[in-house]
Amino acid sequence: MTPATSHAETAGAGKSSFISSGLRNDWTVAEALALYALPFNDLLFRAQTIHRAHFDPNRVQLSRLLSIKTGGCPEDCAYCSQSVHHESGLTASKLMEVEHVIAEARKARDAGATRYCMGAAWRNPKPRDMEAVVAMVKGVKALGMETCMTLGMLDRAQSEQLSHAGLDYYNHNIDTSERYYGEIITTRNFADRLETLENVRAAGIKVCCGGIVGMGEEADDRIAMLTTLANLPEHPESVPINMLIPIPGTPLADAEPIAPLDFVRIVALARILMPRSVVRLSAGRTAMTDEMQALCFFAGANSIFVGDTLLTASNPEADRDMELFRRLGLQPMEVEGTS
Ligand code: SAM
Ligand code: DTB
Ligand code: SF4
Repeated sequence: MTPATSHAETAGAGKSSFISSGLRNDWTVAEALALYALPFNDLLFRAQTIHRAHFDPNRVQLSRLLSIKTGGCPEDCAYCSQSVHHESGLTASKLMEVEHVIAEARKARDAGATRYCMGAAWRNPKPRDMEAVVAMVKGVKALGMETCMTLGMLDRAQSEQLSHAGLDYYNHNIDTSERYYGEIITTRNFADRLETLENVRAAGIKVCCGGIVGMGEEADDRIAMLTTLANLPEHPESVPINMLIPIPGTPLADAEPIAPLDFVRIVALARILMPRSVVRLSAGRTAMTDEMQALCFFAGANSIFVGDTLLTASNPEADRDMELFRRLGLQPMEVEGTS
């Protein structure tokens, strides 16, 4: 096996912009499976080699999340604490005041975060919500941070409105394979997710799209999910890989956890299939050892969420993350994609 040369650099069958940039969006599931099944050392060596060709391997981007509207969501996502369909015990709240959001973003910036992600527990934003979210984007941009929002489904006009406000990224995950999707969510379908991604892309907003592993899916589903992402017309600029945080009261409260080495393989595969995307080690880090996180960084993860809360669930304390960075010789990334 020739370890260092990736398909991404050698194969030339992608669409025109991808050919010229050396990226591919014509991966087959069989190719992805073959990579996933490589001996662990070969897989990680390939992933790290590709990672080094595109990124500083010792820089990790720090993003901060804020739930701007918590709970009461009409969707039935089986993993989520915020769905009205589950008894997670979460108290729902209204959309936060714009000034409060900007004050929180300022604190995050002062603590070192360069990207601010605002999430709302909505199926989609209502027309009456748009004025406030537009003001939030403008206010956070004015602090000099990159902005990201995740508000559920967007139509074309809403995507344009957010784009004009200066939104840099929109997070909208496909979450799992098309095959497994109906096991996890019944109130929308896989095609709905792809439609929002198209609307966001057409409006000129960068795409943040990934999924969750550890929801009882097969390895094949995880690989199919990554293949779908890698075969979008353009790769998402950010690819969050979430490890399920099992929430009591949700249907996935007792899901079988994914084996740590299988999780690392998924991170490595994401890096190989989407060489220039920022791969984010997202939810679930509190349940990971330092050694598992170190392997994920070696496999090509180069972004994390910082701060002791994600949207509703816990995340490692800032001190623990800074100590891990010190032990691994990692530095925060100043501006995405550069050192
Ligand atoms: N309501 C919007 C939506 O679903 O698009 C935005 C917020 S939603 C909470 C954002 C993402 O968080 C989900 O797509 C899912 O990938 C991730 N997520 C939610 N709950 C999770 C959990 N318990 N464990 C891991 N990831 C989770
Ligand atoms: C993503 O993929 N992960 C983040 C972000 N996008 C919005 C959310 C993780 C949520 C974890 C569960 C919670 O905090 O409720
Ligand atoms: Fe609602 Fe998003 Fe949670 Fe699904 S993941 S229930 S859409 S907040």
